[in-house]
Amino acid sequence: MQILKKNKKSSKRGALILHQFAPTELSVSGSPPCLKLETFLRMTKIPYQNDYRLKFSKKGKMPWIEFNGQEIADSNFCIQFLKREFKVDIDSHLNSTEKAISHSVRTMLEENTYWALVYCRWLSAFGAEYRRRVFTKKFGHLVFPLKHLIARHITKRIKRDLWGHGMGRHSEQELYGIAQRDLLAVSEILGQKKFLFGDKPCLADVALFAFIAASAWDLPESPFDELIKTKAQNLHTHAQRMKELYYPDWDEIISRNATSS
Ligand SMILES: N[C@@H](CCC(=O)N[C@@H](CS)C(=O)NCC(=O)O)C(=O)O
Repeated sequence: MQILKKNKKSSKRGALILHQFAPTELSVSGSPPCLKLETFLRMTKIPYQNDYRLKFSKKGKMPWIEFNGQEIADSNFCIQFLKREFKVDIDSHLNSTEKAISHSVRTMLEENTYWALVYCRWLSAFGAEYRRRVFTKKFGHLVFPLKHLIARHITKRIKRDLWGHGMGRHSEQELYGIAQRDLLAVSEILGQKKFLFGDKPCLADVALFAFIAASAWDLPESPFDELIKTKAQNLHTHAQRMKELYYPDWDEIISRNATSS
């Protein structure tokens, strides 16, 4: 898999470009939708190139893809597009009830639990070390008042987004309680199975893996990490299984990133 270097034109015909955030020091991505989309591409063996140049989609978010001159924003719209374009379906082994549960699990993780992760990473004490790493890496070269202003701007926007969603109106304890109940529900569905619906992973497995890697693995000592070490150990085992299957180069990607800035 090739990574685009700065200033290279990215939309060569036939090449699929995945625009996403660069890996962190602990995870191939700190963003669940980005890691989900990259994992989907790997599962379906669709060739792609990563573009880490921080170009946001027309919707102002990551990830998004470029393919043959088309730009598709939002991981789920990207997946719908790829399913049609490449005739791939990682949910074809599910019956209609399983498909409905899979849809509900994924949506819960992405539209609800996700906001507790955003809070934890950007606003809580657990995220302090993460923020220090990110700010040093991205803005460390800037003069003091400028990097301080950027950090303040990001924090303000995240507070605004959390408030708008509604999750930001809860206390920290309530917020982590919500996330814990969501993850324990998924842990219950998974049980002792290899994947959520048996021996073969589906899109909800990909979303679950992406969430655990971007939360618990990327935020050591956080409530997410605590949960997968105690009441929901099967979520960690599940994520490890996904990582072994689809990321034999996991450590290499992370160390390449650590040395490339
Ligand atoms: N529903 C979107 C969610 C994408 C999303 O929330 N991306 C976040 C990173 S995890 C982002 O780009 N945030 C930047 C911002 O809001 O400015 C998807 O699945 O792609």
